[in-house]
Amino acid sequence: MVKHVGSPVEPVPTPAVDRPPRDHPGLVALARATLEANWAQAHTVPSRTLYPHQWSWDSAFIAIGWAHLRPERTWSELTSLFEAQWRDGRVPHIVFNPAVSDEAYFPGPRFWGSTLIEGAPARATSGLVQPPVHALAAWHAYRRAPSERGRAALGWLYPRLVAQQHYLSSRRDLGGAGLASIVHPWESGLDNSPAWDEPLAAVPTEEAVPGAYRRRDIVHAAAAHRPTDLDYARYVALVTAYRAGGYRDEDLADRHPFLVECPLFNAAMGAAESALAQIAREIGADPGPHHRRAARITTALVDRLYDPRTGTFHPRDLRTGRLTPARTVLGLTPVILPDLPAEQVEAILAEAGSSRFGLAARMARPLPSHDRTAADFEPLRYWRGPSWMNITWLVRYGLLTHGHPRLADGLATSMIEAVATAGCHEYFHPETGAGLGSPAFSWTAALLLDLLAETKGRALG
Ligand code: 2M8
Repeated sequence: MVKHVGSPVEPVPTPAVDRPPRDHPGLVALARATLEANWAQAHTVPSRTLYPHQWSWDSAFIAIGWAHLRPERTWSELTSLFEAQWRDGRVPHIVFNPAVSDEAYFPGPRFWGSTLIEGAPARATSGLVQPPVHALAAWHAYRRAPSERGRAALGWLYPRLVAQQHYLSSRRDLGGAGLASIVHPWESGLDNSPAWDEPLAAVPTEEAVPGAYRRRDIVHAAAAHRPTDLDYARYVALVTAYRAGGYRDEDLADRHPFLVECPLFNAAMGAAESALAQIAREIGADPGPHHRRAARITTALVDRLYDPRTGTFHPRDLRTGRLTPARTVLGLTPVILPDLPAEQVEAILAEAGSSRFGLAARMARPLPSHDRTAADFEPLRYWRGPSWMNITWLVRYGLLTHGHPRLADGLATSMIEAVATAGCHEYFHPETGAGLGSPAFSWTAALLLDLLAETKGRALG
């Protein structure tokens, strides 16, 4: 299905930062200024304008960046997020800041109505989740800046991270095969990816009342770069359906119109078990059960989501039982699993190195979020083509895990160059590297610091 195809003459916006520094210390200063400006008492907002609350997987990536600047904020970031964990173990994808007006972001706290739900925290949150990258981030950040404070924080987080995994692997195993299902594209983190076009098209919107809500995203970002109104109507319909059942998961398989097993979400869940094994060892707990769970998730992921005919991973739509056809960057992300079999690692390297994604030791362009050769590739619309720092960081992390440092360096260099040219943008034009979305975006700044620390500015030549 082809949708949202942008006009080839659509102008590429000028970067908001006139001339970002190209030297290593200058880039560190830029990243520091971005994170400091987005710090809000005990957490960091992804963006002051577009996303003025706390987001779940953003906080995980941001925590890694703080380890390079102010490690105590790493732990504050993660602690404040997990203080809003629900009794069932879910970590909400948004934790609302009560000091920010309900109108600042849609859907805001009133729409979600979480405080009326038994087992939800007193602080207003959303009812959805995001990819569980927190254990991996906590362990990575700790290794960047080990300390007694950090070890104590790991001890506090450990049972909460275990509860998060338990929620996902039990209540969200809606396909009964050992993988978690997402119930909304927002849970994937790659909200507008072409991967969701098929399952999303089946979501009814008849009940959506025109004018019942006002989108806030298109006040701060160009409408041509954001999801369409029809997609938004479906997003709202899905939240409304989930909320109507009190955000319960028990009978979702019988009534919810969007149920998908996502490769990234489940790869994050498997990598979380491997990270939890390391954390357990560090704090004197038993790593054994985590290793066993990691192995089970990897096996299920390969059995359920790897397609030997395409040689890549695809989401599985539980409503139809089929794999969705788009070849998006989601297909590369299982490389973060340390025990991924060699056959799938090789397949991912082939897919990443093809003209679709252009991975190489020297990359002319950053990694796109969607297949460059696809008819529905859109370089300007978010998650439908543009390059993102967090996905680049994850794929790079996987390449290092599987012993490909030169390719990992290629990825890092391409992304550092994009930020050096355009600034700490939310995402980047995958052909020109121009900055898109929010111009002062936290996870771009945070993960830039991590890449700079590892490449020591080599990327800048
Ligand atoms: C984007 O998602 C939010 C909804 O959660 C939105 O579009 O309003 C996505 O890029 C998501 O991955 C990210 O966590 C969030 C905040 O940066 O923004």
